[in-house]
Amino acid sequence: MTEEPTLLSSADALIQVAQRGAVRVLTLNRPAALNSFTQAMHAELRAALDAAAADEGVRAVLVTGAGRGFCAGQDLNDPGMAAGADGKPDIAAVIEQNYRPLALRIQAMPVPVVCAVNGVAAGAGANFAFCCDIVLAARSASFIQAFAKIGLIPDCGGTWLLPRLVGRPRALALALTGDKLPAVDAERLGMVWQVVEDADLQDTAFALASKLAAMPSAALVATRQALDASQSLTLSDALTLEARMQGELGRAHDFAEGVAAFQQKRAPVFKDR
Ligand code: T3D
Repeated sequence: MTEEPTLLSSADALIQVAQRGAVRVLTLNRPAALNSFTQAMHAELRAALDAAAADEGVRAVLVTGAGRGFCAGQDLNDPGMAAGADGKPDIAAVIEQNYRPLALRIQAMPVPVVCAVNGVAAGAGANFAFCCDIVLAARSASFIQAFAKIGLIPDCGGTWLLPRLVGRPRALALALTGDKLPAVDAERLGMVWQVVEDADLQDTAFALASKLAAMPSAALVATRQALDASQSLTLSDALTLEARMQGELGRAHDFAEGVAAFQQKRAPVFKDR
């Protein structure tokens, strides 16, 4: 590890926020309930992501969990879960207020988002991880599309993400069975970038986030946008989008800096965001 973290939140915040170099580290912090999401925790996470997005000193975000779990999805005991006029759970409202903004916030972050899945990731906890740009998983971690077991469908973007990650047959099998998928199988299926030994997870994830933080953020984010957009574009339209984005990047500081650094045989200093 190269940088000492500075804690920006209280140590017992539901989302612990720390700055390590140019990396903003967000730690889900309800370990006794496997970091399952409450209304309050969602609010802290939204605020933490917004703050990271607004801070020019942040060039990468690293998300992880405290304790033995990453995130067990929605806290099924949370009294903050909305009830409709008929007294029954209004899950549509929970999704609109919490999970939709979360998935869209991650997809629109102006810097890369690395996720270090330190333990079980269930329900919306798994799909939250899959929303991130690069996912590392501890060897002991696992992924569970737990929704079917309680009479729901995958949310937090799961219906969009899963078929794109693994194709329809595997997406359906994972979602219909709700079976636990060990991290090594998630890696084999291409759902996560890399499985790391438990003891090495945080150092490896921080090193990856630091590496991304030193790279041209605007280009990395444009890459994410172009790849996501391409899913619903023809090749011709994707080429048009590439030309437009490349044209914008080509006029920006970081391209000039990258080329100059190459020609001068020195390390580049990127600053666009
Ligand atoms: O409003 C809405 O519901 C809409 C949103 C839906 C999105 C969703 O995410 S739906 C899916 C919700 N999540 C689940 O169904 C997963 C439930 N949890 C589990 O199946 C298991 O806990 C795990 C497989 C994830 C881990 O099992 P294990 O054996 O390692 O741990 P555990 O003993 O079950 O859990 C440890 C503690 O965490 C335990 O508390 P206790 O008994 O020690 O006081 C357990 O109750 C608590 N916990 C785990 N998951 C949740 C939870 N508490 C509240 N909500 C949870 N989701």
